[in-house]
Amino acid sequence: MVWGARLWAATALVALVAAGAIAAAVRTPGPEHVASSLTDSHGRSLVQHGFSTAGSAKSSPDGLPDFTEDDLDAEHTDMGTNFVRFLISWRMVEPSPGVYDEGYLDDVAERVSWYAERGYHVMLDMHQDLWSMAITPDGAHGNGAPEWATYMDGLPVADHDMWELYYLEPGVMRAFDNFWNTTGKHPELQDHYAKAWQHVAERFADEDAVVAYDLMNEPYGGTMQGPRFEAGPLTELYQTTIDAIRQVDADTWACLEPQAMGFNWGLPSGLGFVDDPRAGQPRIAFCPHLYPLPMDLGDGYTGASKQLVDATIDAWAGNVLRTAEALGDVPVILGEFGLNTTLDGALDYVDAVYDMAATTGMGVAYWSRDDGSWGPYESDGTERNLVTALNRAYPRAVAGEITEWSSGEGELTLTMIPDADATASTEIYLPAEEFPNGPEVDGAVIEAWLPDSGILTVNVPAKGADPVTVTVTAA
Ligand code: MNI
Repeated sequence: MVWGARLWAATALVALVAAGAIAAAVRTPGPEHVASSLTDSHGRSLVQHGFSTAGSAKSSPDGLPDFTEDDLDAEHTDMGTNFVRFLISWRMVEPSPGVYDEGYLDDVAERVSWYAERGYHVMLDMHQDLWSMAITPDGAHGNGAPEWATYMDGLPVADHDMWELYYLEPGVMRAFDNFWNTTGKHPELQDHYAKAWQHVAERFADEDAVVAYDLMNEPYGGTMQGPRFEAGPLTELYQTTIDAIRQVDADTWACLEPQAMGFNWGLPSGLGFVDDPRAGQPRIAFCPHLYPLPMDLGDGYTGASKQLVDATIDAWAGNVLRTAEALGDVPVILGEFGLNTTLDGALDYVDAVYDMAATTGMGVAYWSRDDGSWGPYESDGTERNLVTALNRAYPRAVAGEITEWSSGEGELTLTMIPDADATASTEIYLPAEEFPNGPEVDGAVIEAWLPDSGILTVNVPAKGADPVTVTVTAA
């Protein structure tokens, strides 16, 4: 009964969200494609294809995910990933006020080196859910902030079955209100946060593999919600944090997330413009999450739920592109989407999201690289159904500007404007099983095909400033 009512409310909300988004889209057509990409040190446009790694880091005593170098080799071989959104936490970086844990950063650096050796790019994600582990005495619910930065002012936190409902508990809301200093009692906390990031940035500034910092996972405004929160304290925190980072690191991208509640379900963002003080082009990106409400509540991707989810994906993509434009035509990485892949139609949903990301020009970090029902492997290492869905052809690094790309079984099409200044060639990942006799390429010259890694390297001759289309099919 309660479940039915909740489902009804959720369905009504999604319908409203979709209707609102459609109305908004009719009023003001937004961009159809992101306007720019993250680039590597060779001046190539990057397409991110990887995981958030991993949820197991949220509450582990050492703050590290349950993830080995062999695990990285497995995903590299099985899905051709080139990117990771790697979870770090404030509780580990700054265990007591002003004291930084170098041992923890050494451990993170060791993992970063595994990725670097294999040509990956890394985004460090300062993770939190429900503020911190200190919101309940058993530490079983939240994660992220240190205990010393958790001020609940004696307000209660009751128990729930659904983890998201802890966000509505008075103690949790107060912990956020104190961080955002809506209470006026803790102006020091955001300075600590910015300085903690500065410390992380100082450590990784010279590590080429680290290309981005995801400044805060799924921000939540406590009692201050929506545009007031996003345009106010959230934008201000991002500005303070980027200013602090730029004192020690001029080049790494800063990735901004919107408020999670609402935006993850397809509602718009009110995030304000953030100025990048670095010399030259700004390096700010947008890293939203996508969790359509029907699937958050455990529905599959079939029938009426599929229709609502499709409408949510459309509305969500429109909102993302508008926000990316408002932030200054910034690149977009879909920092999280994911689901229990035993649900009906789960792999069709995965396909739909990856197709949307290709069409709109977003990179993707699937949530998550944990074992079990949402992940690619069982805990004994057995491959799950997700592996096939994520093993897709994609352009890894493009010597020019990407204007369009798409891929399907045994084929990939890439339209790009070649850049003569790029100092390395275009690389395309192809699942080797789909190309048993290697690839055939139209519009470019093959430089190398490495079936073991699935990497095709091509030279794409320019046609003046016109877009060039490269077509790859199975030979
Ligand atoms: O779906 C959410 C989410 C729902 C509701 C709220 N609020 C009420 C503030 C916030 C967030 N999050 C989805 C995923 N994000 C974490 C990691 O960042 C994953 O464990 C969740 O599945």
